[in-house]
Amino acid sequence: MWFIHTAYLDDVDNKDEKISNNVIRISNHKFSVDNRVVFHIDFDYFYAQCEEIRRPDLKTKPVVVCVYSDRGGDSGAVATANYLAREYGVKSGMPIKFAKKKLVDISESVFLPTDFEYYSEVSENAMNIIRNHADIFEYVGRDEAYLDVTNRTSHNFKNAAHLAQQLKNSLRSTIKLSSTIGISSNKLVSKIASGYKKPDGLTIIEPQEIESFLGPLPIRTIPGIGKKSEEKLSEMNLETISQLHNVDVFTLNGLFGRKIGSYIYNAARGIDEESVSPRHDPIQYSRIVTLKQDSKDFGYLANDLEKLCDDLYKTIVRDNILFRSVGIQFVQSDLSNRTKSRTLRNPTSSLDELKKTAIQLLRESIEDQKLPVRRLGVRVSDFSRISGQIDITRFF
Ligand code: DGT
Ligand code: CA
Ligand code: CA
Repeated sequence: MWFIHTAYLDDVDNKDEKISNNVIRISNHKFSVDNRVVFHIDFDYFYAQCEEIRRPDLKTKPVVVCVYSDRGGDSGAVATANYLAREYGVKSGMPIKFAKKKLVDISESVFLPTDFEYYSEVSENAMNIIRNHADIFEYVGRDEAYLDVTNRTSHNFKNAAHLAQQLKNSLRSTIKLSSTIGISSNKLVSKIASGYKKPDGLTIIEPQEIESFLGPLPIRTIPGIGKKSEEKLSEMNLETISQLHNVDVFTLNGLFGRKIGSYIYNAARGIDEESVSPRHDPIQYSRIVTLKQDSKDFGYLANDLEKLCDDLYKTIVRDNILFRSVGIQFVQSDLSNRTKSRTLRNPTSSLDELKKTAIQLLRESIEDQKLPVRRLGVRVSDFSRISGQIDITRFF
């Protein structure tokens, strides 16, 4: 980022001779000439879509997923809504009461509480597919990821479009999940591109198209520009990204501070050198299932728990990690959670030890288990990599 900033300061000053080899690559161009191929993928109306996946009858109805506060009644906010509900003006963050008013005449509309465990399960399944389509996979959140696909597409945007379509199809056929992908040569433009056409979108912006793509978009489209920044710029009669080009970096630094000012300056030109950096989701190292029937029978639960351990172990082997902590989780019949975990004496990658510890935790938990268990989970944590240490904060 600093190099780009310097390059443009130099550009502004017309002191090209000062520019080192590092920055010439971009200083000769007004727009980014990055030759990577980067995807940003975002799942459509995610929580509401998850609800549709398990109840396909909801697809033809407005669906609103709500975070109810503990004050009871309809107090709380809308987490998200399907596109049918959005047509009536329902939006994320809106009080539930407002959403109910908007849908007051639509008797088939459905209001549901969030079920994060289940959304995580859908997310994990989807991320497992996505990861297999990337050279470098960066987890952003439950419904979002960046993929660097430069090598596997041979830097070619036609190949990239094909790969993205394959990925979308694969998510749809295996998980019934619809998603939107933005493709460009960097994370910033790909993120903007994925927000451009939704749901079920695929927007490809080749490097030479970045200027014409970004130009007419409202300044607010730049990630990180919120209401306040937008207002400041609007007072200067700046509404679109192309209008923002008339403002020099010094003015932007003065308005927003140096860090944000130069970020905005570069972002308006579609410049972002940040690499897609491998980051895995914390849920990657856990498995959870909904049991065929609620139970607190040790034998019944142990059978499922062993299967979960076998499945989780595949990820442990694939990622070549050692774990030092094992935990199990019950979602009880009243949907409350119970967890129990144990730290091992030494880091291990042994399936036997994983199973032995998980089963032991199950045995201890079952002794005083009052409610039947509805969902059962296992997870490992406290990681190190087999060759050298890794930063465990990346995981939890
Ligand atoms: P879209 O526009 O098709 O991507 O729709 P969503 O719902 O996937 O929107 P996104 O990607 O901004 O957010 C992903 C999930 O995050 C969404 O399904 C619910 C949750 N979320 C988003 N905004 C809010 C909010 O304001 N409050 C709460 N509680 N949750 C939110
Ligand atoms: Ca989304
Ligand atoms: Ca998102």
